[in-house]
Amino acid sequence: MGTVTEAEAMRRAIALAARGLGSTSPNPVVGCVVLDAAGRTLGEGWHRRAGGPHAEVEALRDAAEAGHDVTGATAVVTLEPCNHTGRTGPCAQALIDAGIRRVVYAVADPNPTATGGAATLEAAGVDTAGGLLADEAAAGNTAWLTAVLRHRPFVQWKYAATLDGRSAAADGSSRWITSAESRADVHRLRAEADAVVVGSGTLRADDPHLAVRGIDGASQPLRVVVDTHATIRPTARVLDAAAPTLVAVAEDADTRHLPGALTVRLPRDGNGLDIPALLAELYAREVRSVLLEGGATLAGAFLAAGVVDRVVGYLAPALLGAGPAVLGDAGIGTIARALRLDVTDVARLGPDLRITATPLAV
Ligand code: AOF
Ligand code: ZN
Repeated sequence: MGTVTEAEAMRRAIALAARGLGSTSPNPVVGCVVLDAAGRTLGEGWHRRAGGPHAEVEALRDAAEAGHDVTGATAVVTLEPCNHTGRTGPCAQALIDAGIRRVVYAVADPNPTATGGAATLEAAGVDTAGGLLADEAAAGNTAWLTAVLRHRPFVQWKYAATLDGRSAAADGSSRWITSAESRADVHRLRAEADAVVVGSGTLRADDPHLAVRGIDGASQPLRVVVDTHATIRPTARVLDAAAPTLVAVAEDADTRHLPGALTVRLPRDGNGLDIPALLAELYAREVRSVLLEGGATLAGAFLAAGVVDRVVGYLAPALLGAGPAVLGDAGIGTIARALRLDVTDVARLGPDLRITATPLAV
């Protein structure tokens, strides 16, 4: 058995944590590796699903199943071990009881109900160190950390456009602007999100289905339609049984043509819905990450509300010169107020470019 440094073990724990993406919400993704004094791996684990055992407990169980004694061992965890009895017992105590002598974690737990694990470990004489590869571990948990800190879901706006920023041609045709590779990548984004959100314009123009296809074992996100005036037709594809759907309408909308369980009434903001109220409603339904899929008007409203945390643009090397723009009015009237972004990733997907960026001012 080879040996690894604590940093290498943390990298491994971050990779293990990522296996939980899409199935742990509303909880974080967490990975854990248990090392002996020489740096040999005794056990490893990750949090697989909300309500299931935490990563630390999985790693201790893995070590026990392999017949390893973890007395005096080091636990390397991507998140500060929890200190509370929630759906499972406190991990700090489980590590103490198992005889772990040192705990290295990456990111402190900002969740007020779970925080305090490091102090509990230290009080029990366990050598505890936080901050190892914190940025990398935090990047793996961006959605959950954003949701805990802001009390609303993490919002990712995704769009597909030609190089000149158009989402359709002048006659309305839009199939398929981007490549099969890009479209498959969007299904991955959907599978990782708790909810997929579209506006009524997109619904009318495209009649999208919004379910995840082509990914084995993927969990289906909640499909959310922002439909202020309740114009959705009962035959819309998004209303089928492939995944749950929520239709958000204005308080005064006429919804007699819709099944009641499907709709939620929200306050208005001008001609649309109040976006922070929508996000609060989704947060209350345990949604921690939202993939906003359009259209232009709704994306503009989200940006104007300052609640877009990440932009993912799929750009096809094609030009249209006419046709609707991907983004509508976002309340920006002059160049000095342009929403500047920091590009965090550029990738090629078949013939297309995928640009990932974070708004600088949010
Ligand atoms: C996890 N998985 O591996 C760790 C977590 O809902 P509960 O009772 O399972 O507690 C969830 C909280 O526990 C979570 O928000 C986080 O603060 C902490 N640590 N949670 O789901 C894990 N280590
Ligand atoms: Zn825990």
